[in-house]
Amino acid sequence: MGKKYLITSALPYVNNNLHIGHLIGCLLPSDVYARFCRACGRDVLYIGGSDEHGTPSEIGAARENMPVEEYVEKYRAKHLDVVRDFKLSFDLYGRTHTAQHEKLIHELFNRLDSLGMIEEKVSVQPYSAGEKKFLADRYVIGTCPRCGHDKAYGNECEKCGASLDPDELINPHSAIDPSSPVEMRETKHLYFKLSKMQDKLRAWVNSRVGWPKTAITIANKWLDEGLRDNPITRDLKWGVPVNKPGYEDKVFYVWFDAPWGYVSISQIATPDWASWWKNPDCHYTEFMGKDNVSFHSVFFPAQELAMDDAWKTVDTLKAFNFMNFNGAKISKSTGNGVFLDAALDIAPSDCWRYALLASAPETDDTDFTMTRFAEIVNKDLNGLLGNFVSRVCKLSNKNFGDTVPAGGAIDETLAHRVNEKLAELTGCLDACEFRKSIVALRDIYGIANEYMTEREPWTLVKNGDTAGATAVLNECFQLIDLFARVSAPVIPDAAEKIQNIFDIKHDLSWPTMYEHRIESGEKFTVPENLFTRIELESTKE
Ligand code: B3M
Ligand code: ZN
Repeated sequence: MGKKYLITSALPYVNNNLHIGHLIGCLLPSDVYARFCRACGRDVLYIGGSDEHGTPSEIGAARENMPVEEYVEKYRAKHLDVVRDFKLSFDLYGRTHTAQHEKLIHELFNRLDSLGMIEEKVSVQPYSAGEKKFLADRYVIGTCPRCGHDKAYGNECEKCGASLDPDELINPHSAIDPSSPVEMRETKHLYFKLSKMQDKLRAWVNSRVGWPKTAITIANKWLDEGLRDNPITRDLKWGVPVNKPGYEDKVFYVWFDAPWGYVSISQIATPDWASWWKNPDCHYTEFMGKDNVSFHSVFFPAQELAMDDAWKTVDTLKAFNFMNFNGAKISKSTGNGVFLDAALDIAPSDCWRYALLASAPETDDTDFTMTRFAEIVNKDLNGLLGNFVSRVCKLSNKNFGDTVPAGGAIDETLAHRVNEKLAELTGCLDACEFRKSIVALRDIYGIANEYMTEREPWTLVKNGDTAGATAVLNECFQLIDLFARVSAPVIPDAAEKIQNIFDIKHDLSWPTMYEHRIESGEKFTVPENLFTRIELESTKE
């Protein structure tokens, strides 16, 4: 059995429309990496899905006045459209509200409990008698004991800045149902004994290689501060019910169940799931935004390690910083950003994929603008890639008909230059260095353009040097074939169009070397333009 590759993309909450920040923060880079691995012939399991539990869904549903289940369906459907429209090649884009998921969480909880890793603690928390439920501190409103402000929260007074406990408020009541008084009641919760995992987790973190600086810093910060036991149950209705007597009206904390969604979704995706999840010879890469790092570098692996059941832990944790838009945070409430249900009205998905990867917030938060978008698409995709393909096909077709003209041996100087860049591109994709990958890819397009500009096949034609002209054009067709292969992980639609130029379907396997695969005499069709220029004016909306 060869090496396996497990790839997961953080599971977005289904409480909003996805925007370009979500796309670049995990969905897209994980897809590019998965496509690259598959093209290399690797045995890949690529998993994503919806994180359906937690307060984000509950609060969102209340805001839209809908039952949670219905609300979750509504947004999940929108997310599935994004997966389809942006060509995200998940083996399964699953979800966490499934029977399989609940079964898994119950088994895992029992396992941790049987190992003595779970502890019950009693605490006093605000309880709303009218709503018959415990409230998070933020959901309690009352009069500030310091300044008399009558809209202070259970955790702080925004007027005088005092940090408060909910039992200090005068006349406390529920923020959701102001008519309901709030009292302090005893409640119990289950804690995962994370503190016990301090040494094991430290050793594990130290054994990881190739994590971005952001990720290592976050993991070490938690370890340096000392791991503390953390509560894994909540007084909520929506979530995975807690399978322990006395906890009938509680659910597991969403961050206890969500990461295990990667496993439950894998279980639904393939009966062979354990050959990734329980296999030491499997390389596991996780993709996420930096705000998810602590959960993936501390809480989730700590649970996995605690069970001692040979669960696969993450090898490469690829975390992204944030992408801003026009210098400000992307946000639905301010309307700043590009939302994915509208993005395709501006340009096809390949353009977004390429331009976003070229701007990936890998080392710092980055800013994206429509000007930048148009520049990248027009220069690289329309200019270097699209024009090359179209010029070669048209010139050849006009002078030598609809078959690939006769060529000769590979141009060694050209091959040398291309191979250098190809090695760079391969290395970058393998290391999940996306910005650098795009630079290398663009350089390959650039080398091909330079080759054609230097050789001037149109002049050779004009001067009657047929053998010279066909040799150059033949080489250009070989480059077009190479373009399809090296572009496929990033811009799959364009790659397929390029592949379809030739009557014979050449596979899009990842090349180790630049090679001549196209035979002289192979029929080809001059394609429609692969890309259209983006005029800034038309993107203003
Ligand atoms: N749902 C947070 C987010 O959507 C969370 C990720 C879960 S990954 C297991 O950003
Ligand atoms: Zn106050």
